[in-house]
Amino acid sequence: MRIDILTLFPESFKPFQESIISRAQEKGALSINVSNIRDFSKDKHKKCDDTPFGGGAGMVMSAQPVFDAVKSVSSPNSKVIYPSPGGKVFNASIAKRLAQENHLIFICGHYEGIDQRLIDIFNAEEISIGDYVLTGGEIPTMVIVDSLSRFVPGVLSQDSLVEESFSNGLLEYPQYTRPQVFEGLSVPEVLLSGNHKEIAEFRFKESLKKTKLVRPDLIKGDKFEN
Ligand code: 4GY
Repeated sequence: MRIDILTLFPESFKPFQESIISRAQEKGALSINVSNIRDFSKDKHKKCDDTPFGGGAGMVMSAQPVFDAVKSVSSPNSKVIYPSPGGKVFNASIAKRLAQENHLIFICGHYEGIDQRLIDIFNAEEISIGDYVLTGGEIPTMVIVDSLSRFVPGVLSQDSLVEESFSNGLLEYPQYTRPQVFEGLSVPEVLLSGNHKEIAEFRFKESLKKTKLVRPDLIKGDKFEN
């Protein structure tokens, strides 16, 4: 999969270009490219924003630089994503769907957002990472790319995917490692038993208990309800 990220702050992706994402890129499963929207401004001062028609606070990102930036990277099979609090709320099923695409283009907004005609022209999918407002689209883009990359074949070992939170729609069961007793707290006996059936049952019960307690919304109308 190819991912293009269009931003006024390309340096903010420097730490992101490391760890799991860079390993995935070395393996050839993923190619992430960051472009500076300012490089595409035709304004003599490289200006990329302007005041909103209709008035109001703040500035709006101008259509021209973003339009030319998208055009410079677009391919016949690219899909444009605009992270924004005005989008549908991101989850694992959206991550899996996006991981099936050949080419994703992320537009990182700033100020009061981008000119609406960009969203209309490129049929951009607006995605929110939650009900709060950040100062720009860079962090949401990193969140969405990191999350979807785990579903791109060749990024993670396949068995690390299967037993995680949300793969069965429930929260993850508790994990323990050595030592067996820490600060007087012992690891649950069943995990030391070697009885794989009992371990699986224990873990499922713990997942269900935790989900009912902290995220009952995940169970409503589900096969696990009652
Ligand atoms: N929440 N989910 C979010 C956000 C910042 C103005 C557009 C969010 O996705 N994005 O808060 N983004 C805004 C700031 C321009 C992006």
